Amino acid sequence: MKLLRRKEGPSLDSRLAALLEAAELAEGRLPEEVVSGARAVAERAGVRRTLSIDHTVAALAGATGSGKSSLYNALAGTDLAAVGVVRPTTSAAQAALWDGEGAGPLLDWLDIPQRHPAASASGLSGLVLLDLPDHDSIQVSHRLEVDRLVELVDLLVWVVDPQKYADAALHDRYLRRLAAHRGVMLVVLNQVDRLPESAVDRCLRDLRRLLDEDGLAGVPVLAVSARTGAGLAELRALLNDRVAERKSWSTRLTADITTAAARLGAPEEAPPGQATDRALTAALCEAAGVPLVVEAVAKGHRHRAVVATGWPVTRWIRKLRPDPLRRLRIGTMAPAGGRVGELPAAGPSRQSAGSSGQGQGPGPGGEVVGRTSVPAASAVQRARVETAIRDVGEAAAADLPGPWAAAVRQAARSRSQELADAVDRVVATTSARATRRPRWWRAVNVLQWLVFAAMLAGALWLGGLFGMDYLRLPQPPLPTVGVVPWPTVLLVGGALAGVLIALLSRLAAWAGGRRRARRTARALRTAVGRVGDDLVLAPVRAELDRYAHFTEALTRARA
Ligand SMILES: Nc1nc2c(ncn2[C@@H]2O[C@H](COP(=O)(O)OP(=O)(O)OP(=O)(O)O)[C@@H](O)[C@H]2O)c(=O)[nH]1
Ligand SMILES: [Mg+2]
Repeated sequence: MKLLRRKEGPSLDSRLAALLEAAELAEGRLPEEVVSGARAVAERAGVRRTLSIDHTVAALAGATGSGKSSLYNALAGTDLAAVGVVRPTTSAAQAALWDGEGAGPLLDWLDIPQRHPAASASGLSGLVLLDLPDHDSIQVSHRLEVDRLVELVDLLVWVVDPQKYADAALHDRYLRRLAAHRGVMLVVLNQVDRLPESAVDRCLRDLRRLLDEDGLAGVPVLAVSARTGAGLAELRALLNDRVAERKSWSTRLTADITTAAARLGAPEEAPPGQATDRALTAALCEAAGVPLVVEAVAKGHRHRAVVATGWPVTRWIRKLRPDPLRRLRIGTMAPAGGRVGELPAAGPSRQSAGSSGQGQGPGPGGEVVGRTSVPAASAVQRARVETAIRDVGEAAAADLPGPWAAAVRQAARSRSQELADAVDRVVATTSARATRRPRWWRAVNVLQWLVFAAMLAGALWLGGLFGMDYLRLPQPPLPTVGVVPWPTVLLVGGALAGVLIALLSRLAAWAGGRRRARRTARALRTAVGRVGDDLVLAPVRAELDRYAHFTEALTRARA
């Protein structure tokens, strides 16, 4: 017994756990009745194995009048069940017990209050034989009772008679569906005393053929007569073997698990697809106005360079013009308002969704939280993003079975509402870094003011000389550089130097702007790609992972 338990136990345990796991993973993906069916199987199996495994519950099932109750009495050796001419006769299941000690909780679980000790002493120790009502009953309650117990018992003994053994009700509703349970099934052709000797074999062969068609090859078929007792010894012997093995309960549960696992999914399902970008980053970049922002980064850099390093005499004119980058509310705390843009599924309008001025100011990480003023994504750009999201879902779902493919497609879309805001935020944060002022601007600025001061000094000097000459005052001695007097050198040299420095700085700023634009474009693509990864690819990956775990659990449940 112990040995048996060790042999059956762990594999049944792990298969049960795997079935439960698969059912949990399929929750919300596969039809509710399939998932709850698998859960019910796991629950049932969990209970059955805690109840007496020294008893084998065998049920006599069949059409009305096939002779279930007669056979039940014959096996029990006493008239426990009523055998009637009025059909149907048996309305509630009852149990006959061979050494029924300890079978109480098992019968409580089966909900069978009518229990009788069997009178026959012919072995069968540990057998709990059930006489069921008719499965083809005109009484609904009979059919329900049969269906309930067919799910629970360890061994199914189908009792058929020569008239009705081919009934579709039996083959379609029960036998074919229970093909996985052929290891815990017997078929008994009763009432053979009513057939001429020569017809018995023919009848048995026909029945065998039908069973084979049902997928029940190998299921033992016995010809018996409850009335004459013919074949009963073989039936008893067969039952005795099964009861002695004490394996029917676990074979049945294993078949239940196999059936439930098969309903959850077919075994040869393809490996899950991949979550790949598929033009998503490019579409998001376009919709978020990245090319525009990149251009503004270059222009903004040049603009600020001129303000910082231009010729002091003229640089104020530049200050009157707005900074192209700040005009997009990048690199500055957005004062109010928002980007009048909209990415797919971002609600009726980005303005209404987020332009109320809420959530602006520095974020937790010091990043810019306000919205940029990059113009709205066009309908075409939004459509491209939608298409890219759909493509991601389609590609990942390609080889998955229907319901899982739908779940993957849904996962791709699941967070698209957040895309517009998230992308706008990273565009603002990432491109704001491009507004850092290079150190040489400060140095050049100091130089510009020194040169400007020299120019001013020259001008004042010359102005002073001019004033003294005007007042006919004697001229002080005038130092010269070569033949050119110093104030002239200062004035003209200062002006020329200022303009030259401004021009050289402009050249440097032009190159710097290009460099920054390139760097920003790269950083933006990475950052926007990360947003797409977080909000589109990650949910798809999670769903694919779930599917992979599901198939893995299913494989373990089937093992
Ligand atoms: N000739 C013959 N008649 C049988 C045999 N077994 C049962 N009968 C008769 O068939 C009729 C139905 O028998 P039951 O045992 O009540 O059949 P059942 O399958 O329990 O029927 P329900 O309880 O209505 O589902 C009775 O009249 C029995 O006497 C048999 O082996 N040979
Ligand atoms: Mg009966």
